[in-house]
Amino acid sequence: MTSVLSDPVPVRVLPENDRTGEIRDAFAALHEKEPDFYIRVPGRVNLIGEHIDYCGYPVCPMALEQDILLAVSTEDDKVLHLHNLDADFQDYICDLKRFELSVGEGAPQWYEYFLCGLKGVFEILPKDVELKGMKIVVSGTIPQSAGLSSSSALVSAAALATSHAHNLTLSKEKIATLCAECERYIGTQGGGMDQAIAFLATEGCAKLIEFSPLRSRDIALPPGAVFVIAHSLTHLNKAATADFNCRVIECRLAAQVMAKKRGLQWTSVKKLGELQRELNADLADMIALVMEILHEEPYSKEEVARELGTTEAELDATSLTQNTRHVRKFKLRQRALHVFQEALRVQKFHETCLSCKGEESLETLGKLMSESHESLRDLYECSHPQLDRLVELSREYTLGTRLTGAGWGGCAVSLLLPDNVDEYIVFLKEKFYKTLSVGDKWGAVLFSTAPQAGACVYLGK
Ligand code: ADP
Ligand code: NG1
Ligand code: MG
Repeated sequence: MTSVLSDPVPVRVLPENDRTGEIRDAFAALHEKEPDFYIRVPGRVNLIGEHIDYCGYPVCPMALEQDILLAVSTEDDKVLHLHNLDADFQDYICDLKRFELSVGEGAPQWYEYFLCGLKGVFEILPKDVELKGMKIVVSGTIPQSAGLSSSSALVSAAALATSHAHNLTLSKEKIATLCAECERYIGTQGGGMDQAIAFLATEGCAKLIEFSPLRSRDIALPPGAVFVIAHSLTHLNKAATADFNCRVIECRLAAQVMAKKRGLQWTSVKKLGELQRELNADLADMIALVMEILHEEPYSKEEVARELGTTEAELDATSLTQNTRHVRKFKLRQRALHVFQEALRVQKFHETCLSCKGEESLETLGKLMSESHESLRDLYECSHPQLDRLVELSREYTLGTRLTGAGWGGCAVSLLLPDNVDEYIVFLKEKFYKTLSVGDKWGAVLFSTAPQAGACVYLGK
């Protein structure tokens, strides 16, 4: 079923559990009153379709149980007060009348992710709406900088809290698109998958997420499919380095060089998906075109500028981001090949789920996931030795394993038959985690997961 535009984020009664009790008590202890409302936004695991959302291609994620939970009160003082239950994150207070967001170099401060969401909503608030202050307590259970989208859950929770506090109701698609745009204030040029699944997820199914315009379709996974997430215990904050944006611009330059060779106006092509549309070609044609036009040797910046008939300074302005202007080498063929082949794998994954043929289908899905990892490791070069080790070790017990999220560390996701799950977990604990210190954190390191619902607003009783 394709989701209907204009469905707003649901408002529900706050469920009673340890976590909601803890955040309500913390809020009451700090502010001597009850919160007015709560916000929940889940993390996600991407099953297949990695590093292709920002090229305009569909992806297949599902929402996790792990989430960001906010307890919120609205205030007349126009002051934002953020408190995190994790003591590693210091309180943040600011006067919203003088609010500014300018993210510096290196890893952003945690509250800057919150301010991205706040800014996104402030930009669309009607002029006559009076700004509200907010007191907010944050509780997060999504492993951070590990490819499970903790950043977007925090940005999206901030946007949802700010819009709800100002009585602004947006459709799920509208707020997801807004959050994809405003998370870019942090410095990364993401494609919108994370914010889309955060709002559009439904319990019990994965989603095929398509872009421009944003829309989603349920994907019923074959019966017996179990997904297990294993953390490699390595991390990358995506906004702290140029790695992520470097891949985004390599794809953009590949699209522009191919556009120029095919006689198109290259400055108006920003994504590989746009190029495919302009050429009216299918994915197999695009793969053939990559092999015909782009060479294997990395392109120098000078060569890219020459191919496009422009100067390096102009290239900086038209195609590069602030943090990629220093990059001198671009692997255009390898990155474009990954994108088109991965887009094909997403199509096959979707078709296999649609025409489900029991265990045979599960094997096909697992194979596609393993191929995806190989491509991310070899063509896209965004894996990590510890992730590759996890993937290798997982072969014996799983139908397929791949890194999930942006990579350069973080988590792997595996597809398993139900009978193999317990043995796989025991095996990984022995072979991978024994020498690493996990302590009592197994719930955030090695766990099976099923598709959860998307974001919602909770009201206390
Ligand atoms: P991910 O793959 O998890 O999205 P990112 O590198 O994009 O990783 O973003 C991780 C950053 O998001 C963290 O370094 C932190 O600044 C912020 N963040 C995520 N979850 C929380 C949380 N529960 N509390 C505070 N900050 C958080
Ligand atoms: P993570 O790893 O969760 O930060 C990033 C991007 C996605 C997508 C994936 C790779 C953001 C907010 N997220 O996710 O849009 O491109 O990498 O498939 O930039
Ligand atoms: Mg992120």
